[in-house]
Amino acid sequence: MNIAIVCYPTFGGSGVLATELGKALADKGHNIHFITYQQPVRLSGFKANVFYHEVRVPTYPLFDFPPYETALASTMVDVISNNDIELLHVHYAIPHASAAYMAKQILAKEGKRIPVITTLHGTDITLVGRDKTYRPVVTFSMMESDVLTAVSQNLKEETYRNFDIKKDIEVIHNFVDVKRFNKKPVDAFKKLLAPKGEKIIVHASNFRKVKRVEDVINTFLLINKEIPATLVLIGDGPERPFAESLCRDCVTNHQIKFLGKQEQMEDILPLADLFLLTSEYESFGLAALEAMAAEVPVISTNAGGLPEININGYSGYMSNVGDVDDMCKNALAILKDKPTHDLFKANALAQAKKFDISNIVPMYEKLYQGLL
Ligand code: GMT
Repeated sequence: MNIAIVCYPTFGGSGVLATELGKALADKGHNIHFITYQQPVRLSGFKANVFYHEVRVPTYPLFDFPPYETALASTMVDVISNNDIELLHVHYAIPHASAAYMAKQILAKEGKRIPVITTLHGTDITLVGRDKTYRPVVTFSMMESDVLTAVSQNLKEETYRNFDIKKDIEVIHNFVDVKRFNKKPVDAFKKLLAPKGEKIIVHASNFRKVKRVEDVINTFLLINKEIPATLVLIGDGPERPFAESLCRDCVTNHQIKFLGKQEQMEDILPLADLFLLTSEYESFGLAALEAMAAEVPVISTNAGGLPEININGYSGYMSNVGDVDDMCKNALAILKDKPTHDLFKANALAQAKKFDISNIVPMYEKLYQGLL
């Protein structure tokens, strides 16, 4: 099949998932055309059947807000017409689903039918999309998509709760390539992060308010009172300066490391003893799944779709949002006892395998075939 994929090219989970999906489909012989404003971060290395089309948004003195959606829709039309594209799969509704609708209408006038699949990822529904400045357009473009998918059952329910949508939403969970993340940790790297054998606790996110990074830091400080630990924070975003200032004020500042944005998560995650995800909401929590694939137990909140991934008392533990005492208690229950830690590690891996790329990608292929 010739498939066009539209996504955000940045470190966010929706862009990561879309890029990994495109690469996996390319490995199966499909021709994949990515349409984004920058090369997606996970799109490295050459594959003869992967193409990248950049959306250029010309500026003009009149434009206080350059019209990205118009440029995107025009690029979609161009790429679809000139590369025999059979399907358009957009990830994250805003503004991709409405641009897809526009492209579809333009192509229809030229006699070309192009089915559109919109995959909902989370904040496009729960935070941004339901704001009244976007809601009518998001609702309309979801209704006009040929197929709607959501990355968790919870997100499907949130979509029905927040929007007047009268069509079926298919749940296709996110996936991980377990083989890629299940690597042996490099001892030299472990020594650099934790020279005295401290427990390595990792958090990775885009440092937005919804992640509650201050809860990560406070949970770590409580854990560190009981057992020596190092906190490794990966990613960047608006809350990072606040998070850094919180750490500067504490005595254990040298045990907290901000690594910034990292592309090679499969090299870092295997170094971790525990992964912390304290979000107020998470439609899925792809970062937690990648940690589990690297055999790392997860201490998370029980918000949104997280209970669909992290099984309480098995692959990790879950607590109510903001309950850092409980998160600390759960973390210690795993970390203090080696046989328990080993058991949770094995369970985390077993749980990640349920979401392995080999189980999920065929679901998208089946969906595409049905549409064609
Ligand atoms: O976490 C974010 O805010 C980024 C966002 C995105 O679209 O890039 O992540 C959402 O999509 C991911 C991939 O499907 C999910 O794993 C995240 O849980 C979801 N984030 C939220 O729901 C907050």
